[in-house]
Amino acid sequence: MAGGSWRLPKARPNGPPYFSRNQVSSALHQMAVLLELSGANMFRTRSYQNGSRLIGSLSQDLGELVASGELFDLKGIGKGLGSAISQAVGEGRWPEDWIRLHDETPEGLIEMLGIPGVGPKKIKMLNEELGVESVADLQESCVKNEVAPLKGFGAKSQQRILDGIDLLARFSARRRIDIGLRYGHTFLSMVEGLDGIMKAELAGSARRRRETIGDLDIVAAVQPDDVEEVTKAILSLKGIADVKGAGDSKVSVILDTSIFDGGFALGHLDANVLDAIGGEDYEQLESGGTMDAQIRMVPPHVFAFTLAYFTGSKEHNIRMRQAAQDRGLKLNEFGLMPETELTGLEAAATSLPATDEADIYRHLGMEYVTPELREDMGEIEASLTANLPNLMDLSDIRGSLHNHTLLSDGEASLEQMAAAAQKLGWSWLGIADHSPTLQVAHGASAEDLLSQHETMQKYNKEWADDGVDFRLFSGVESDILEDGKLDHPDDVLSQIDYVVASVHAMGRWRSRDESQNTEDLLKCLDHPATTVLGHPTGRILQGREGYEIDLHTILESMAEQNSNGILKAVELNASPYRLDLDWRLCKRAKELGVPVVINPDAHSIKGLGDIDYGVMIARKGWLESGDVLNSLSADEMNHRLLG
Ligand code: DGT
Ligand code: CA
Ligand code: ZN
Repeated sequence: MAGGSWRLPKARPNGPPYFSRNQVSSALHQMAVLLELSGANMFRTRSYQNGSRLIGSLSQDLGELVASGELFDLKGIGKGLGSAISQAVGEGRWPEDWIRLHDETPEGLIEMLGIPGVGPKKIKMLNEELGVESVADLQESCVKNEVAPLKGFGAKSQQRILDGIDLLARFSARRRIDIGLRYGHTFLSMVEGLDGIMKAELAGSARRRRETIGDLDIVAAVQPDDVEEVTKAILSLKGIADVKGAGDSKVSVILDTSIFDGGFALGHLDANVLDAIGGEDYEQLESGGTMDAQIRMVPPHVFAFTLAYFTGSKEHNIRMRQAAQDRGLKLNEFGLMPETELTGLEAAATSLPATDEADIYRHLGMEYVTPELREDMGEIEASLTANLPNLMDLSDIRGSLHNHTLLSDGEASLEQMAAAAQKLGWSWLGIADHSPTLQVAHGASAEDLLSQHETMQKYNKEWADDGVDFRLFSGVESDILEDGKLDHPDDVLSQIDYVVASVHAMGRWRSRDESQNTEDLLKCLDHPATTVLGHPTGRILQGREGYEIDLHTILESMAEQNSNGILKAVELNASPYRLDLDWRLCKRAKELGVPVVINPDAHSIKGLGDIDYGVMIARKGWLESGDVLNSLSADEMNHRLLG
């Protein structure tokens, strides 16, 4: 992310105006920062900073202000800045001294700017006092405890820098599915709307619904004669922070959060997750983040082949090519054809026709494989033998078991959560607020838990009397304590409907080895009150690894209990920060006959919507509606929980 946003933007091909208001504003901001890094005087730095703010908040059209010369009338834009901006916007060239300053500032110093909480002033000081020239240098100095003694730093600040470096490394690589799809769908809909685009689709890991996404891949059908015009149009879309390359029917760009109307906000995060993912710094990193995207333009008759190729996965593609070879054919991004000397689009002229991807599979004697399954996890074999699963979808969801209210750390009341679930069309909602040991989440006392249970009974009776098909189930999210114990006495647990048992003391669990953790979880699952194993590994995607655990053994033990008629379900936590049980193991749970329950772990009304991500991952994990408890009716659920 640091690389993308720290170059001067490239001019649009079809100006003037050659740069947008946002681009000019961010170029000015960068100049202010670089000037500060270089030790320029404060007044000069400040004039760029003010200029950036002024341009960024303009209500008038910057192109017109430049063309008419009115730019110079704006208070705060001096003669120097005014000419620089006019030249850039009107002629497509940044001033020489701006370019020089960018070129002369060492890469490493710019890279350090990406560390949350580290600004130009600090970098300059670290550079002068310790000779620090890169993120790696800085990390080393912190580890050697050289930063803490510096004036204005201290031990706390040194630790914060170390944490920030760690965070930066994680975010520069991949993005979680919620963020990735947000960029992907926004950009795709802008591209789809352009003249000359006949159709366009998201490919790559985003289309396969991987839990994290490296970069976005878009495939578009465009007539060859239109490619040049379409390329220009793509490059003038908003939200493009930089262009990495354009030409040869491929455009590579870097998107930033200016692509989102109304800005970028993360919404409510529960304290546990926020802490694991970097606290306040995380929001700053995410809203200053970027995402790479590539668009490939191909003629319409080639579209299906190119879409299939760039959807991947690489492993799936390799198996597909083999399947083609087995039939004496050659499969690539241009077509499916007999072996030929020709290459590229010329070879494609000899391809079997495909109006969509299903045609490609059909030519190879295979059933259509939905993108989520294209991971070479058995889908090739299943497709060849017509044994692919009939995947569940969002319409199968009738309820979920793990959600919070004001009783612990939720933001909404029981009544608000119930109303929201009904609005989603659900027939039931399970509430599992935190147990007393988890003080950071205001774990509820036994007394409060039982009183909320009474309230739910009252509502359930009212709905039943009124003929409303809706029911609340009262559970608890019990912390798993030493020795796998639950957090309430048995006589309390026996009065409510179910227990979601989850590990929260991550420090302790992560400091122990796999066999100790597994043993404790097995003990906890043996407790008759335990119904659901909550977020089984405790991982936070891009935040922290889970604790070590042998989930195969856990799932096998749960399978045995289920085969004896005792319900033990494993949670697929639908929060995009967790997606835990991992999709690779969902398939294993299914094979073993362990029911999965997709839980949004909602801490607010909006949080219930995370169920979408859970369904995406459930599909990726081969789950059918019969494999998840969420598809049960309220009566069936009642029966499964209470007998
Ligand atoms: P990502 O971006 O790291 O989250 O993952 P993908 O799957 O989007 O991978 P990416 O962006 O490198 O490439 C998109 C697709 O293009 C990939 O899923 C399969 C196809 N592809 C790319 N390189 C190769 C390759 O060397 N061989 C084959 N068979 N397919 C490739
Ligand atoms: Ca990709
Ligand atoms: Zn929870």
